[in-house]
Amino acid sequence: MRRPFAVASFSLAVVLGCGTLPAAAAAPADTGRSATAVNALAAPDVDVTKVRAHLSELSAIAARNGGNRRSTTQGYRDSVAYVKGKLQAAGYTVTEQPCTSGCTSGAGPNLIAEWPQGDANNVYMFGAHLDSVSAGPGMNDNGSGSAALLENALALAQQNPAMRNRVRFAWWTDEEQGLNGSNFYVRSLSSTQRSGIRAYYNFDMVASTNGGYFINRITTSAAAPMKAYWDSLGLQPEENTEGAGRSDDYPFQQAGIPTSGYAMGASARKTSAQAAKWGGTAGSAYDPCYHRSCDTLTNINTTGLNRAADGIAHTLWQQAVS
Ligand code: DTR
Ligand code: ZN
Ligand code: ZN
Repeated sequence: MRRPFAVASFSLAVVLGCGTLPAAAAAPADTGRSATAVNALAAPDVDVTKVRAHLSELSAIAARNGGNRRSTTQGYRDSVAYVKGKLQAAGYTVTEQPCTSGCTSGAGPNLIAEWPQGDANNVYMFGAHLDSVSAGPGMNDNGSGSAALLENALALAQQNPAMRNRVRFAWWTDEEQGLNGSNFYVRSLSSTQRSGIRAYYNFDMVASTNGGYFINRITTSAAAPMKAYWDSLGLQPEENTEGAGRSDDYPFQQAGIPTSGYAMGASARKTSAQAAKWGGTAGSAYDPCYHRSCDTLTNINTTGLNRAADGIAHTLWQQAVS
């Protein structure tokens, strides 16, 4: 909910040179800065109640489609239609990419949405798998990442800041059957398109009820803004060892594209050291409903979900906003 990062300050001349002034332009009186100093646009505080509303829609979609959103089902296709409709209403041009090789027979498409501003040769991608396993509705895995990403895309459109670089969002099909949608996407890119992707950020299980704060490839420069945000909350994030090679960042990594992302953990058990610093139950799984029918709306850690959603916004703004 709160924004730990101080709003950056620039001289009025610099800001005027850049174009539109932000809405809240007055500098706080206690900064000691010049009276002409103004606030530059900072990342928005992404509203977790809106993220939860997207999750509720995905839950309802599963409920009317046999209880799951597996890639080959109407529940998956309805999930795609929901995300696509929200993005189109916000002004995105959205592409459904059919997965024509390597996917499970009958799997629905990937969904790709690009914000049409900023340098198209410097692309920052943010992705989450939208399919669930057949056992349940997949709220933490991976309604959580999908909904956090969707609300970030809508917040970007709503704020409409001047863009330095290009932002592309992806919701992947058929992750649960072998990372197939993201693998197809990466293999469909030309070498020029691949090298234009400066980083890919993945969000898979970002609201585990007994979770931890994990970052993929935490020491890399791609991870720096993700880590800086969680560090600013005092969360002491750790490397996502459990998830290494097990989600949609892997095909990007294999193609030589820098990757990172957030996760709160799956079936591995929380250590006593982790319980000491993060709370929760040592010796229990990060997500006790991993790949089970109980991965419902009650299996969502709203605090973790909020911290992930806000950290995505921070990273997106750092990497791509002017
Ligand atoms: N890709 C996940 C599998 C997974 C296993 N461990 C982790 C840890 C963090 C994130 C994801 C995972 C799945 O979709 O099942
Ligand atoms: Zn997953
Ligand atoms: Zn899974």
